[in-house]
Amino acid sequence: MKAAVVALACIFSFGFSPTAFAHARLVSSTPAAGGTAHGPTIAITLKFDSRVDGARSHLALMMPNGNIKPLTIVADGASELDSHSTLSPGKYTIRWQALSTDGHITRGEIPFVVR
Ligand SMILES: [Cu+2]
Repeated sequence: MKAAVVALACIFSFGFSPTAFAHARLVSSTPAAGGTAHGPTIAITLKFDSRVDGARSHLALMMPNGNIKPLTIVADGASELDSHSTLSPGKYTIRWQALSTDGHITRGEIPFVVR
């Protein structure tokens, strides 16, 4: 609950002062949003515009059947969250939640297809 309040405060503040906050915004990802990956082993990389806390960030995959599968994060201690998974062909969505060093949480979804 406290985290949700902080996240809301962050988003609210951000609207008024775009440069004053260092919360982590997603810059790019592999697979890319709407992109296609070739299995079975899929490397997952999320790059942010600021440092993220790998131990307190979360990655999960929504599987083609709707189940949620948590992903183990391999963090580089900087602005990247990495993982990998062995996947069958189908439609997937990465759900990410990143805690940046300013204590703010950002989250999002990255849909992709495995061929
Ligand atoms: Cu922030």
